[in-house]
Amino acid sequence: MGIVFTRLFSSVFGNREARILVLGLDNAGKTTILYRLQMGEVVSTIPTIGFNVETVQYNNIKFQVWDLGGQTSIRPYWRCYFPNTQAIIYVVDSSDTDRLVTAKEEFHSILEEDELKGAVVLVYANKQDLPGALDDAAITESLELHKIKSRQWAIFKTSAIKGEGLFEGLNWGLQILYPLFKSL
Ligand SMILES: Nc1nc2c(ncn2[C@@H]2O[C@H](COP(=O)(O)OP(=O)(O)OP(=O)(O)O)[C@@H](O)[C@H]2O)c(=O)[nH]1
Ligand SMILES: [Mg+2]
Repeated sequence: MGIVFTRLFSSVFGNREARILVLGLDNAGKTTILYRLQMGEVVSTIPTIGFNVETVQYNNIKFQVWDLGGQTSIRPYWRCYFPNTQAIIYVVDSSDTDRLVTAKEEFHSILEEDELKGAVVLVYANKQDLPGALDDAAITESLELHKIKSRQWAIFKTSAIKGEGLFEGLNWGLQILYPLFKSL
């Protein structure tokens, strides 16, 4: 990201932090991604009961990143975190082909939420390092991303373990968020 853009963005945000929700089925890699973004390291995780929240600093810009537990019994609580969200990172385990239909259903129900209608959507097709992982085109099709209307979205191939694709995706999101904040 260019220095000028970074300065502009920082001055628009002031001391405020953009709020990003990381959602997706259990075991998709959300917590691994959160700490990869925050510390640049792979941490060992246990299934999240509740949430983790961390401030992620990237190019002088701060984000409050909320990583919510993805187990079936926890998903109904996601909505408690929806207000004031500027961006969603939806994480898919690209090797978990048996659960892609469930991942798609959860994804589209999120998109229908009024409180999230202004949120930018970034999809991480995660676990690309695993054999048999579907690529971004296949995940786009499985999640029926082409059905998304009136919203900016993008999909990135990622491997949280290898640290690939995460910041490329974040960069895309930043460039979309900047004009949104400017108009507030
Ligand atoms: N091979 C591979 N494994 C990954 C990747 N990302 C996460 N994992 C592994 O997947 C497992 C689940 O990761 P978590 O980050 O705990 O998953 P989660 O989405 O937070 O799961 P919940 O908290 O239950 O919702 C862990 O063993 C991670 O090490 C990846 O890109 N590649
Ligand atoms: Mg987790």
